[in-house]
Amino acid sequence: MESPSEGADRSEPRTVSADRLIRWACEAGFDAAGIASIEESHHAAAYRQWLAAGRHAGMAYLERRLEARLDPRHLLDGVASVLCVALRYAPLDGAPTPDNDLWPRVARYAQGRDYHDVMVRRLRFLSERIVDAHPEIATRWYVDTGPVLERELAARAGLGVVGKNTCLLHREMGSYFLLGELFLTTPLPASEPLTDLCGKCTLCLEACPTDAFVAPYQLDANRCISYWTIEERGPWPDEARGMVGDWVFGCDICQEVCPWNRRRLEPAHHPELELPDTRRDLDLLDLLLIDREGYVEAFRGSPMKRAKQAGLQRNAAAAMGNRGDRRYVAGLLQTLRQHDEVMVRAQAAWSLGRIGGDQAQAGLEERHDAEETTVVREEIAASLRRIAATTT
Ligand code: B12
Ligand code: SF4
Repeated sequence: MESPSEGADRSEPRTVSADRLIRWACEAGFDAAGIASIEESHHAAAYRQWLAAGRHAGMAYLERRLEARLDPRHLLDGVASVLCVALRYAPLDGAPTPDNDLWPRVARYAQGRDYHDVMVRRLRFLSERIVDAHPEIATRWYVDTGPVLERELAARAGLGVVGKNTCLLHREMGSYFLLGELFLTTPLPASEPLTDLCGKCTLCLEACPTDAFVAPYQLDANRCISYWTIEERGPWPDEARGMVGDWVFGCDICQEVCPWNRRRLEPAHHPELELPDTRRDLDLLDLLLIDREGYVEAFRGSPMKRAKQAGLQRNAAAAMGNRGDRRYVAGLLQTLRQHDEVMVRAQAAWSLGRIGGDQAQAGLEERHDAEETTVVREEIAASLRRIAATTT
């Protein structure tokens, strides 16, 4: 809190110091903060080319409000600087790392509470503190969803450097941290940007199981597991189904191999981001068969809700098919018989064809005539052909 001398004279606006705001950000619960200058994106041409090449896949929102995205001066009248903040999410202190082979594979950032809620609450608190002390300053916060190039701004604020896997990377925090911003109508001296951490290393580019990097610093979302499992709500094309492996929500592979994440990192101290009791025992089969009530209970406040119940069940079904484990056949057949959503039934049929075996074959044959939807029937027929081809 402010010292009495800082709060004594309210008649004159006190000078705003960057160091003080950065300290306040840390007191509000962020792990790091820095100031970015307000200027046009240094990578506007690269961003436009990325869109023109269709690398954003189905994320049409990335084409909207382009002016503001590429130039933050459009975001708030009189904006003069940005207080960028980082919240670490791993390695989580004390959180169980489920190693049982039936567990749904979920990206680290999405294990606990939705970081948007956690960060917005802290940004609101921080904003109130700033405006209380400096009523002449107007603020606006963003976390993830605004038309903001968050990594570029945060890089300018010295919170990290953009790595070849496109993630922002920091010497002490690795890349397991999330970003938010508080736009301010007061000019502040920008923090010192960091220098390159990748050097000649290309481990992330090589480790990506789907070859999603067209070049260093350039990701094609059409090939990214994170895109398919989080962003795409509809049925997947065949190509994507095999691509996602057994990830149910997000993907951490290009971060896991990064030498800056493989060192012993200080644990992050944000219990909200740890796996809650409501999902501690939920295995892949439970997720596939979860009913509405169970879903609402288990995923309250979780960022995984972004994929919606049917999306998560589609993802669980695909993960089972890609694991090729016959313990999943009964659950997939139940889904094929009972699920309301065509997309989920179709995915279950595909996965049964991948797993194969007598039980899967008999179940698919039984459903072929009973299934009312052409799309699912075709999927069943394709899976039966696949099983026949692999058993002869
Ligand atoms: C769309 C999106 C995605 C898409 C596309 C990702 C991508 N690489 O573009 C998908 C769904 C695939 C995705 C996945 C993930 N995402 Co995401 N995503 C976003 C979102 C909403 C927009 C990003 C965007 O504009 N992409 C377009 C590309 C072209 O822009 P960019 O990657 O930001 O790169 C720009 C700058 O970095 C700049 N640049 C800066 N320096 C340099 C240097 C060089 C040499 C070059 C060439 C370029 C360059 O060039 C680009 C154009 O300006 C941001 C939030 C936000 N509003 O920014 C979160 C965000 C980037 N995602 C985040 C996270 C955590 C993830 C995942 C780790 C989640 C997961 N575990 O599954 C993965 C990581 C995958 C990966 N390797 O990027 C965090 C990243 C935190 C961090 N430490 O970097 C963000 C910032 C969300 C947040 N608020 O914390 N994401
Ligand atoms: S998140 Fe996974 S699929 Fe996407 S680029 Fe990284 S390693 Fe590849």
